[in-house]
Amino acid sequence: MATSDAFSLPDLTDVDAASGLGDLGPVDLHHPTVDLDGDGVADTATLTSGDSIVIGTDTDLDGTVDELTVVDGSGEFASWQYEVGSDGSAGWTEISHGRVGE
Ligand SMILES: [Ca+2]
Ligand SMILES: [Ca+2]
Repeated sequence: MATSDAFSLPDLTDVDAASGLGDLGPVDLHHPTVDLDGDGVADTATLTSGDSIVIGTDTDLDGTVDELTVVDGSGEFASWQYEVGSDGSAGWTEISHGRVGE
C-alpha cells in the first residue's frame, strides 16, 4: 500500500507508468504541499511508490485529485485525468505518456 500524509493510493501497490491505473477510484488529497500553478494556494502533493514518483494535483481544490502523474524508475511517465461522465460513470483517462527528457 502506498500511503503518505499527503494523499493515499489505496489500490496501487506498484504503480508504474506503463501499467495504468486500472479501476482506481477517486484519490483524496489531504495535505497539498506544492503550488503547481503559482496562484499561492497549494494544490499538489507527491509520494514515492517503489521506484516510482507519484504526483497528484487537485486542480479545482475540492479535496480530491484531478490529475495524477507517475514517473517510474525507467524515466517513463504517464498522466491521467479523473473524469465523471454525463452518465455518472467516473474513471481515470490517460492524457499524456512519454519518457522524461525526450
Ligand atoms: Ca495553486
Ligand atoms: Ca479536485
